[in-house]
Amino acid sequence: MPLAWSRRAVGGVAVFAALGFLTATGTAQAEWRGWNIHVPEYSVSQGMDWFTDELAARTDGRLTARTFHSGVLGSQPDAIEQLRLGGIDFAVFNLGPMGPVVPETNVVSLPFVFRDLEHSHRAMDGALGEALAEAMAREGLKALAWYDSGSRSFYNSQRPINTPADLRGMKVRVMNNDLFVGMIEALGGNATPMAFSEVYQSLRTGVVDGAENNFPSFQSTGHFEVAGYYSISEHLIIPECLCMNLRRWNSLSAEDQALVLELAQASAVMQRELWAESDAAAMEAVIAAGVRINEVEDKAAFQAAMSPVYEMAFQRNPELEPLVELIQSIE
Ligand code: GTR
Repeated sequence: MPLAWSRRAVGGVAVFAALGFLTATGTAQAEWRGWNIHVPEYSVSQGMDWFTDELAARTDGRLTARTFHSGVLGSQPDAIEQLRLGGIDFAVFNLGPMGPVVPETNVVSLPFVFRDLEHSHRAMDGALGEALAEAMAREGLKALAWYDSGSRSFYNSQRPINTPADLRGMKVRVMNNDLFVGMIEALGGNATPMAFSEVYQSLRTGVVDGAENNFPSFQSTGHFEVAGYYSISEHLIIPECLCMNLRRWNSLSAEDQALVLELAQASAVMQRELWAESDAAAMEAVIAAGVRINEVEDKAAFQAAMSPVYEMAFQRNPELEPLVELIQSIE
């Protein structure tokens, strides 16, 4: 990433932090600022835009909010801090990089913890979602609704992945969380934690050989142009959170809180539908662009290699064990 870009992003965040402080003291009712890593056409962005449009419409402009798309407010780990401090008012975060801040959320970053996307919906829309929301609130974050991010699979510039051995020695970018480093190491690869915005260049120049993500992100970032093999391993299903600064939330009247929650949850229903459509469309588009896709036949071999990751996770955060049991108890 060019240095100038990162300096600008950091400067921008500092300005928003100052504004956030002013509004937190109640001196001005400023427009809420939203962080989003995705391009405007992405399902997450569309869900967020619907949420902010409706918020303004339903309050006759009394509550206004604007999302800054495409990661212009900085990387996700920085943005999580900014949301906690109030420099950013709301965001959609993938729960992967949330683990270092809210350890309980690591449960959804455990490989193969959900059986499929529907299983993750039943868990997140029930007891698991409640438990994670409580844990996030302890860190200054109000979880409003859970968005979809499908399932993540491996892709790279070298070869199709069929067995864990195919990853041996491969340099793989991961999101910022030790669990993902452990996951790649357990499969024999070399993990490099890196910001989303840096992955394209790193793949292009060979700093990394591969990465892992869902089809819509693989397509929207252009990674498919520089990593021609996509292997459907579906090793991670990590939900995303539409969340708010907790102090901002607490400053709202009960009526406004009910409205914000209603709109956030309606936006998630819409986003999940858009997700399903864009997932299928992205897969077709990358196939048309020449990406070679293979279905991993023996996912159990990958799953079997994950015991050290679970052990590490339970050792560091014992509270994860009952949460895994909770997920397993959900049909
Ligand atoms: C995407 C996710 C982003 C970000 C990204 C990544 O699927 O929606 O929030 O976490 O993956 O790999 O960094």
